[in-house]
Amino acid sequence: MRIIVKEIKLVFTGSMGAGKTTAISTISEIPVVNTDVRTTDKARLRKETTTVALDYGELTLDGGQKLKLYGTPGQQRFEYMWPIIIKGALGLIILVDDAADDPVADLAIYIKFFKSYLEDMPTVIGITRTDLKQGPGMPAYYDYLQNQDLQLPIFPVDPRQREHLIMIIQTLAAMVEVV
Ligand SMILES: Nc1nc2c(ncn2[C@@H]2O[C@H](COP(=O)(O)OP(=O)(O)OP(=O)(O)O)[C@@H](O)[C@H]2O)c(=O)[nH]1
Ligand SMILES: [Mg+2]
Repeated sequence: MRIIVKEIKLVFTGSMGAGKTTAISTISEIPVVNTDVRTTDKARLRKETTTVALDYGELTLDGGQKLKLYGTPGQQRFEYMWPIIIKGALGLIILVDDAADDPVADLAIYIKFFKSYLEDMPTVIGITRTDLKQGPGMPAYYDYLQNQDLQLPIFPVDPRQREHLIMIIQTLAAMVEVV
């Protein structure tokens, strides 16, 4: 028997302001369901809005397969949403803001939280906002993953660029075939 999966759920997670909402808005073919609100004064130093529940968008691939794209809130005070959103996902994309104060520590938060999923769920890491300031550099992220005994694909990515996101999705798809 051949099982054809028509709808595939992918989840974008990662640090506040890394570009999860931006990524889904860039590639979604439907108007994005968005739960962004104005940030509080302290957070507004970083950006105007933040996701409080989830983002949702859709993308149909050339083969007709529909991707359901979910984004988590980045802020840890909303982490109760993360296990709810990840349920049933076939792939995970962790975005990390390279221009943040300590982006490797940010990556560690998400790796630790989703650790139990990483074995079975194709996961790719995207390092964003690399054009804004001199970040820790890609080797710092590789070193962290190596110390965790994890071999996950990791790319610099600009979530405003459709082709960058398609490359990430293709990488996830290739990992599914291997499993
Ligand atoms: N210059 C530059 N700007 C970027 C890049 N990636 C994202 N941005 C900008 O950074 C901001 C990211 O904001 P969001 O997409 O709301 O981030 P988010 O991850 O959804 O944030 P939360 O929902 O608060 O966790 C947007 O203004 C993007 O245009 C990048 O690679 N370079
Ligand atoms: Mg968001």
